[in-house]
Amino acid sequence: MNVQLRKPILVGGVTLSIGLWLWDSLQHSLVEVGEWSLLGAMTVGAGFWLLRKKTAHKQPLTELSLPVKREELEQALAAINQLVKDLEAEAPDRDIAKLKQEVNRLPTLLQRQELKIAITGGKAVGKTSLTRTLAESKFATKIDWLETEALLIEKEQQEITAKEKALAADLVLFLVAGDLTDAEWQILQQLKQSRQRVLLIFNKQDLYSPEERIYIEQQLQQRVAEIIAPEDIVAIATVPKAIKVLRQQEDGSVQESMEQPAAQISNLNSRLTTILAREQEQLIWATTWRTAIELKQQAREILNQVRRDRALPVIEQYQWVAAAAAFANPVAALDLLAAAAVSTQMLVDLGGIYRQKFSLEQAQTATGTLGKLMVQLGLVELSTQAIASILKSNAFTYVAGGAVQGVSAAYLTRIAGLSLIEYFQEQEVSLDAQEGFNLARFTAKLQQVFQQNQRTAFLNNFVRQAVNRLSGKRETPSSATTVS
Ligand SMILES: Nc1nc2c(ncn2[C@@H]2O[C@H](COP(=O)(O)OP(=O)(O)OP(=O)(O)O)[C@@H](O)[C@H]2O)c(=O)[nH]1
Ligand SMILES: [Mg+2]
Repeated sequence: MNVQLRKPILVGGVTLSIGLWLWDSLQHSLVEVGEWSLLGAMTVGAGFWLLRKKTAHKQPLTELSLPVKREELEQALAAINQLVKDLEAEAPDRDIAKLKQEVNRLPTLLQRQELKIAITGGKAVGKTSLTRTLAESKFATKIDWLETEALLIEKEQQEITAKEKALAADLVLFLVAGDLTDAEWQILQQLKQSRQRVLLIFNKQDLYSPEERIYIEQQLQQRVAEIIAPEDIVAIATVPKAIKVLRQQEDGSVQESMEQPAAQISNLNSRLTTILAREQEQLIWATTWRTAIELKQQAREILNQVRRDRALPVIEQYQWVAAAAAFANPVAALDLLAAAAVSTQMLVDLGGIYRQKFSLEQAQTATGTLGKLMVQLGLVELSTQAIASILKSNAFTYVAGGAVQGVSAAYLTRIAGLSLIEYFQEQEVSLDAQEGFNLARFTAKLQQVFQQNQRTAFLNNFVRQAVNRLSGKRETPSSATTVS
């Protein structure tokens, strides 16, 4: 690769004395919270759940329990459309026909006249019975009733499918047959984090005495107070247990028989009727919003891949520029960063790829912060020592002065670049609005990337490659750069 020092800011102007700073302050919006949680819920397939810590009970309903607003839906639709445009512009060769088709279908989803209601809950809580009974009830809206697989049966894949079905529905009836278990509470929270509308149904209430029923209902209300309103907790008995009926016959004898009482679900029917009358439109918005967010996530992943493919050669380029500069003009470890390792121009270039705009001044300040952080975290010290010891080892018979600095500069530049990629990627997934530079999040990325790239084999390989470069030997495309 022909590396030229054509960008003078690379080696000058960056000082470490600049204090930590933040760009614009964090913007905490409802959308942000919702999307974050939703993405968490949606990665369930991969086994990751963004489990929120169980917070103190008896709080008012959280923001997550509010219906999805029209503006939020529109924002999500605009975002996914923008992403599709970005993808088309940045990766014209990628086949995104299927994604596009689904995106184009989103507006038609909003025209739906039929609703889908999922009936979920643990094993044998009465899902099938209730699904059948409801299917026979009359509602103003056409409803597609769908029973999910049983939750909490330690068959992970089934539970994942059940949650996915619940998330894809417009409304979820979450059945319990008594008090709520911790596992049920977790799932309820996950559904609510995806802004899913949930009614908590206390079925089989016929199995309890009136006092017990009241007690259980109170318990349920308290337990879910943060996420489900009291009117959305409904007690029913879908298949009440048979009762003994005594009938006096004409001849005076008494005949005993067991009879099956009718389903007691009228309060559920009336709650559903109210919800359908008032919220049908919002329910459809919310489902469409969830679909849009999921598509957005898919599009992001493709886009991030594409951008990463473009970003890696940029990092490679700067890492060798940094190496050459530090090799030619060896300086103390700390100045290394100021001089070369953390390149302002690299930040500007990577920012360009990830559509994160930096003014030169912002980039300088940011790289100052980055450099300081690397020193504070001990990365500079650790890597220069490791590199020096590799260089001293038998593997290298001839090492010129300045080699430690040169290799270290390259290595640190690489770490900084890869961390920026990780940071930009994640930031974009979480937000549309410009968020401030989140130092804590970036620090976490830096540490993670550093650890990933600290493996001895990788370092050895990197050092060899760097030394070859500095001593004028060129290697064919490196294996070092494939590790990230
Ligand atoms: N006592 C009483 N029994 C009920 C009630 N609702 C359902 N059952 C009984 O509970 C048992 C399980 O009901 P199902 O409807 O099959 O439950 P399910 O949740 O679909 O079960 P799985 O799909 O196997 O997890 C059946 O014997 C039902 O008759 C109720 O309200 N009271
Ligand atoms: Mg069933």
